[in-house]
Amino acid sequence: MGEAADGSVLAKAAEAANQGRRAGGLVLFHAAHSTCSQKVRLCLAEKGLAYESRVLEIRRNEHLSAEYLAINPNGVVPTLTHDGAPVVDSSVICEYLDEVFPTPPLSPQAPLDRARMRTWLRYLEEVPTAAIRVPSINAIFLPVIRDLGEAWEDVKRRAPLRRHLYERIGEQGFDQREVQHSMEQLSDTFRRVDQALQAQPWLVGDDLSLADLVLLPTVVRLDDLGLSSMWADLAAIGDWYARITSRPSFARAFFAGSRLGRADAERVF
Ligand SMILES: N[C@@H](CCC(=O)N[C@@H](CS)C(=O)NCC(=O)O)C(=O)O
Repeated sequence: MGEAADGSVLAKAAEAANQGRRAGGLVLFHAAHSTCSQKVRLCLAEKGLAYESRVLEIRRNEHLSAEYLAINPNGVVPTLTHDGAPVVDSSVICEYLDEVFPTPPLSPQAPLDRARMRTWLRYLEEVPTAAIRVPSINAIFLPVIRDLGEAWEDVKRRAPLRRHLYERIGEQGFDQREVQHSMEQLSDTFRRVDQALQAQPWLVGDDLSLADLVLLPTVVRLDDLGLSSMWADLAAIGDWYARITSRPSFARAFFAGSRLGRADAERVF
């Protein structure tokens, strides 16, 4: 009994040391309000991984500096470096972390279930993650963009991935057609998510997975934009939202200053 206890204490200590050594090489380049950064912070928190935090000042275009573009040529946050090697794209970073630090697992075991999780990840990237930019910019970021003046013209010229999106932002933000399109995409997402959650507690089954973590920041953002009525009648989503935001990882990933209110417009970007 004593031997077994000693053994497990030693094993735990060895694992902790090992974990610490490996996690010691993790550096996250991110921004407090960035939904894509929040996805990765949730994953790191669920895994209990320590990392060095480098917060970029998006407003000062630090994400478009030559140094940053050298590790992420897309000029967006987040980027994770592991022992100096960059990994880009939030879902890719989450999958990488889950492979390299498999405990606790955030992907199902069975290949078919893993494929289902990845299908969610692709859908979440392509549909709601893109759609949420439109109401976010119109409701929160527009005054900041106006204040930037010539600096904003510079962003539009230099942003490797977002030039064309930013060119569509007029004096009043995105036009009504674009807002409507984005809101439809977000509603479609909620219908699809609700259907999945009526059958099981988490998006891909009985256990929390990366799909849930990658969805959450969009839901939080809509909540912050005062749009929680979008899922008010969808009880399964309300229940999922209450469960996932009561996990300790939520408070760690959404540290003070990570959420938006209208009054935050001056501080963000
Ligand atoms: N596919 C990328 C998208 C990252 C992304 O769009 N990041 C936004 C913040 S959520 C950003 O850096 N925006 C600054 C800009 O576009 O100028 C990912 O998932 O990491």
